[in-house]
Amino acid sequence: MSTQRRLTMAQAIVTFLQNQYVERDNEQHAFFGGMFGIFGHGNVAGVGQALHQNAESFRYYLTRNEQAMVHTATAFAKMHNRLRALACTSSIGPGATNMLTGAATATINRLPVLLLPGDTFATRLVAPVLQQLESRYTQDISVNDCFRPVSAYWDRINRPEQLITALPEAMRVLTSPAETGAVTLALPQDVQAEAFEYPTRLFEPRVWMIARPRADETLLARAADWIRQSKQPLIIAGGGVIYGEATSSLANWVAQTGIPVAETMAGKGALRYDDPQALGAMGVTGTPGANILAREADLVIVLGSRLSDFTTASKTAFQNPDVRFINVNIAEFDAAKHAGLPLVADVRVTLDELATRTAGYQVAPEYRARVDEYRASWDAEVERIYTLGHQKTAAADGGLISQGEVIGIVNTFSRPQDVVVCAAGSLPGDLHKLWRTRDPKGYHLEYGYSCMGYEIAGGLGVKMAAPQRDVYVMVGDGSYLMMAQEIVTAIQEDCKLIIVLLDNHGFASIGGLSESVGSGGFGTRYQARNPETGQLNGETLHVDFAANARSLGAHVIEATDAPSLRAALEEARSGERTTVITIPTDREQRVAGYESWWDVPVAEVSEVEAVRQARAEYETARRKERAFV
Ligand SMILES: Cc1ncc(C[n+]2csc(CCOP(=O)(O)OP(=O)(O)O)c2C)c(N)n1
Ligand SMILES: [Mg+2]
Repeated sequence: MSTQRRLTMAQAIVTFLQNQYVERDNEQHAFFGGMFGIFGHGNVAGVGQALHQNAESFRYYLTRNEQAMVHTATAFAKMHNRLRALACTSSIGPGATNMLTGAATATINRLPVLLLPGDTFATRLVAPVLQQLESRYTQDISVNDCFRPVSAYWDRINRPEQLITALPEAMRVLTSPAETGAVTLALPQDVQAEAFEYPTRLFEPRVWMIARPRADETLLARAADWIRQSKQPLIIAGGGVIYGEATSSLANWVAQTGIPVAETMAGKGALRYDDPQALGAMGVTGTPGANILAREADLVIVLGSRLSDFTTASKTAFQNPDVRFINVNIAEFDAAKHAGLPLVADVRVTLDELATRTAGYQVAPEYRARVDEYRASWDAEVERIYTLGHQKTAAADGGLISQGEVIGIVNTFSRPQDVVVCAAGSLPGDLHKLWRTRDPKGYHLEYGYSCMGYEIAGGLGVKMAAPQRDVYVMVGDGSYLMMAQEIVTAIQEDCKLIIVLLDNHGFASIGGLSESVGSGGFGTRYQARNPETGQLNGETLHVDFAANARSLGAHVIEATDAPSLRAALEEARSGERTTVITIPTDREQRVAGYESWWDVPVAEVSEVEAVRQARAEYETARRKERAFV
């Protein structure tokens, strides 16, 4: 048998990708579910030709926007707990740079996606080619260098044989729970089409083992001691609990010890909402119980979290002077945060080991009773918001429902295994607080980058990964306007999405923030320029979202109140098509914040009294920020 195979560089990539597998807990998965893309001159004759030649064995998906396809791929990987991924091919220039925002989104969220932007000619003779950005100081650069800071691994394949070392490195990073993110291989247009005698071993099936490394014995023993000494411990469950499939281990350990659990955005769903130890959301968008107990905690056990400012309430969440942290994380980088005791390890095996080492330990009955009380009062608060019956009179349609009630109706209507998808605006905070999660994969929030436009594109990735679940995309009018075109791709792939579009005529979230910093919501409403004032405070810009969604091929239902929303959901669920339900909501009827704070600096000098007042309050609040060193 020949030990070499003559393939173009692009053919070699497509052949290689089909033979990569991952294994965890004795289960194997083909790692790649196919490749998304948009062709241009920078990839059509290279990667495009290779995909055409492999169309039966490796599926190609046409997207409408390169940023969107990266979001779709990211959501696909998230839904698969990082055990599967998609590749993305683009042309050179704008097709490539359109992927940058997607790349940053994937890397921040520690989710694997393989990006294959086309690049300008390695031979250079014909430069500048169409869409090439020239540099005056070097020829060794292109727009693809912009991917370096947003990639977990970055490489440029200037010679076809460089794949022999680049592809295994790309796979190592993609399948590493600690290092994963966007992996970018920039592919010069000419090299893509160039043939090389590749070693056939490169194309043999390869299984990448996803290990469950154990923590250091000494540190584990110390962690168990700290837990036994603790009077008021609190667990913060992050995305790592879900990605590591550690949710049962967590439920068992907290049932054994009574330690309460607060969840980050990525960690929501780690416990069922009705688990006796579940305090719900943590931090800026958290529940009173989680935030009060965090404030007092003498020990915070952080499981698989990046400890972002939304979780730590900008470092104001933990006020006990003697608070200590134990950080269980697969990534050393995260385990070292807050000067915590670092257990650099798999979350699941570590929880099981801690359960053994803390046998007999339980929190005091009074502490347990407080958890019960917070849980009961929070449940009542959610119920109140879910059934608010708010109907502010609006000129056009006689009444507007509140966003909280819309969430309540969708949450109550959806089945436990269904998935809610969201990313930016005021929805994520409200969902984090209110959504009653009944399945570890039921709550899909991209809140690392909080990227407007992720919602529909991401919903498609979720549905591709879990076709048996209904996917509810909840999206604001601002996010919808930024990126709705993947409805077309959802229809192309017969991936049914139920999209609930909450129209509040602009940016409720940033509008509210603007008001809180003394700027009165300036520039956050969808209003025409007013000829009299010269400002954007003229007539309200009415966008016909229903017509827009219909034009993309969706079935559309225009709901106006609670009963029509329920009927619309019923119709959407029983139908076959991707359905967009539009519902106008009251921008001013907000869900409150509870016992928390977020650091958004207010102007230190201003002519405006409201700003000066906001600054004074800001300076007081900021004094609570703590450095954990
Ligand atoms: C790509 C991107 N640009 C800007 C922002 C900042 N931002 C956060 S929320 C928001 C407004 C979102 O509007 P909409 O989707 O209508 O949601 P609402 O705030 O009304 O709930 C903006 C501009 C962002 N998160 N992402
Ligand atoms: Mg809005």
